[in-house]
Amino acid sequence: MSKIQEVKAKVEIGKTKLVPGLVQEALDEGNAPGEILQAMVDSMSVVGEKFSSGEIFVPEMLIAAKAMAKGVDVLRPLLAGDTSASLGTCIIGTVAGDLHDIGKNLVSMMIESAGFTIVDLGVDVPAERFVEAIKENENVTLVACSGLLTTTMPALKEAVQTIKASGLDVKVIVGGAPVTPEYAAEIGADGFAPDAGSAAVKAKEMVA
Ligand code: B12
Repeated sequence: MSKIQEVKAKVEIGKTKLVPGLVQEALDEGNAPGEILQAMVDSMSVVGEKFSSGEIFVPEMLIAAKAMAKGVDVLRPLLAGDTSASLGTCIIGTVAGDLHDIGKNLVSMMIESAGFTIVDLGVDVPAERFVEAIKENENVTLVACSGLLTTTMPALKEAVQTIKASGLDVKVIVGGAPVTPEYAAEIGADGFAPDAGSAAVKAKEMVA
């Protein structure tokens, strides 16, 4: 089994202590950080499928997520890149009722590397909290809202509409597995991206 396959397999079964070392070994073997990250993202799809089919339950899903987070910690310095440019502050959070943060954290890392200062509000963020954070922080140019559950898509809509109704001059980007470009447009978001890499590109374009 290649090191990358080993990383994927161990993330799937939530081997939190083993994953960081395996990620390092995969890097030492010359694998690209992006490729290792993709293997871990693929693990999460497998975990999701196993959860859907009743093969595993929430605790297993949670430890797999923790293992992935540990692996991402090893990759972070390699993926984050240049943070010298300043495109202003980006407020980021996962919307109310939603506790998923792996995707949000990757988006945060890539947007930071595109040249934004990040203020991360965490998960389960009420709509009004996004507005407060825009007011509390200097030079906020972008708000990024993540939603992973079909049941929290209305919360995503509420977040966007509350930010827009505040009249504050910021752009709003949304994303997360159930979000489509059509839904993003329908709820009044200024932008959408399907993954962390394109989120960084889109974020730059949006504030240019
Ligand atoms: C790990 C996980 C959990 C963990 C989360 C831990 C954590 N710290 O995040 C735990 C165990 C807590 C969890 C709980 C639940 N989960 Co869950 N979970 C997952 C799982 C397996 C992986 C998610 C993940 O991290 N993916 C990897 C990341 C990298 O991908 P991503 O999040 O999609 O993010 C990328 C893009 O979407 C995008 N993106 C994300 N955010 C943003 C934001 C912006 C601005 C932009 C531009 C882009 C963007 O870029 C990211 C990076 O490329 C998914 C399965 C799956 N296939 O997604 C289920 C899944 C999302 N969960 C699901 C469910 C049902 C639940 C629970 C309701 C289960 C339960 N019965 O309790 C609870 C809900 C808890 C809550 N209130 O949030 C369902 C959702 C079904 C649906 N249609 O809504 C899924 C799809 C599993 C399934 N197949 O059924 N879960």
